[in-house]
Amino acid sequence: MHDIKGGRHTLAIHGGQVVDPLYGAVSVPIYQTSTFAFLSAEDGAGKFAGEIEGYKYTRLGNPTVKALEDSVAVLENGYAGLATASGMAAITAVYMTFLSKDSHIVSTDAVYGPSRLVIEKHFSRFGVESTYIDTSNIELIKKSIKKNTKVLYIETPANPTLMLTDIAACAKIAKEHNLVLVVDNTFMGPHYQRPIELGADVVVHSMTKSLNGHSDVVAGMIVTKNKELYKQIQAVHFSTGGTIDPNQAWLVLRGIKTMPLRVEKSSDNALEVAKFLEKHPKVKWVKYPGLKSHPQYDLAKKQMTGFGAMMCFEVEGGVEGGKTVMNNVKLSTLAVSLGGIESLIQHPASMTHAGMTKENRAGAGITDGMIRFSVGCEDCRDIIDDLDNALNKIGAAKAEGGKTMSKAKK
Ligand code: LCS
Repeated sequence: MHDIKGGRHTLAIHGGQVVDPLYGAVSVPIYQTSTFAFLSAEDGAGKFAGEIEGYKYTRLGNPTVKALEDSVAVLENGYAGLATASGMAAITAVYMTFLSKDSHIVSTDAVYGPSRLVIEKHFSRFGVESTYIDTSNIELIKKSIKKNTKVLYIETPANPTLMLTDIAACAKIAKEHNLVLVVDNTFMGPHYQRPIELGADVVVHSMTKSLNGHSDVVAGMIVTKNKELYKQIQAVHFSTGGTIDPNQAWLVLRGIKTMPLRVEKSSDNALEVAKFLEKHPKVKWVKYPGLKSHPQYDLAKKQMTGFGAMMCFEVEGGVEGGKTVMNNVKLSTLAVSLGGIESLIQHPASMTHAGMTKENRAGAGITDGMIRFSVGCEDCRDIIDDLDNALNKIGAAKAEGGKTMSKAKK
């Protein structure tokens, strides 16, 4: 299935691409159909019995979706992929496959808010137990494993703290304790980090982010290291129905062809931006895996081949200082999501991670004044000038705000 060979750019352009057998279309056609005609009653029965290869119904498979699944499986160096309607649909299908009543999951505390919320609020209703910890601490992971632990779920780098977890060390622990190691690879993406090569069992993605890269699609992906895990998750995915639409799948497939170019450009920009922020007088600290000041810089170099587009930083003046920056950037867009071609800025405590309790946020290192920045592919100088201008408004903003108020009163 994945006999394509070559470098990372070649794989992104050619992986999963099949020549259209009908007209030779170079771009994979969008098979916008919910159902597929059978040649005969026997053909239909054979396809449902799995004796004849072929498509039956789009929830159970579609050629455009398959091309996307093959493309990401190639990039992740996995066995096969399952595309989903969103990243959360992918994560939920994986949880549902491996967790059941009285089973237990150990997970990174600073995961994307809803990845934790769905366990603590919903899976808990069905008797699933969970422990959320700082998974950068390998000893803590070992201590948190119980007799009924089935899944070790990590997000690295974590959203939004940029804390890293050692994937290879987790793979070793998972093997020893017979756990399924699931890695959310959304932040880094397969261009710079391939968890299956480091021993992970399952990789999940929000393809809404850098894989698609244009902030115009919500989508998810699951890639497994082997057939057995694939079949287990596929059974849950097909019956719960978090299927991706063929049109949406095609858009992501198109986005992936330029993913390495975008990721390299935004990462180059991000390193410059992070260095600039680190020296700015209005910035207290910056967390970016490519900075030597990142506490896990050595691990970043070990398990990633680049440092990505994501960073977080704390400005002077706490929440108010953060608001000033977000309200004064002109080039960067104040919006959640990440990994787009454009720079996006947001405030995790009041936006993406607002669903978590204040205690859980504090425990996970998500401070009230933290700003998360997804660096885009604009000219780096423009991104930096924009941030500089907004940061310099901290402190000066009160006077400006006052002016606006008095104007409004008049
Ligand atoms: N995993 C990670 C690491 C994410 O950042 C997100 C979404 C998801 C999973 C879920 O993917 P979705 O269902 O949205 O496709 N992260 C978002 C964020 O940080 N801002 O807005 C969405």
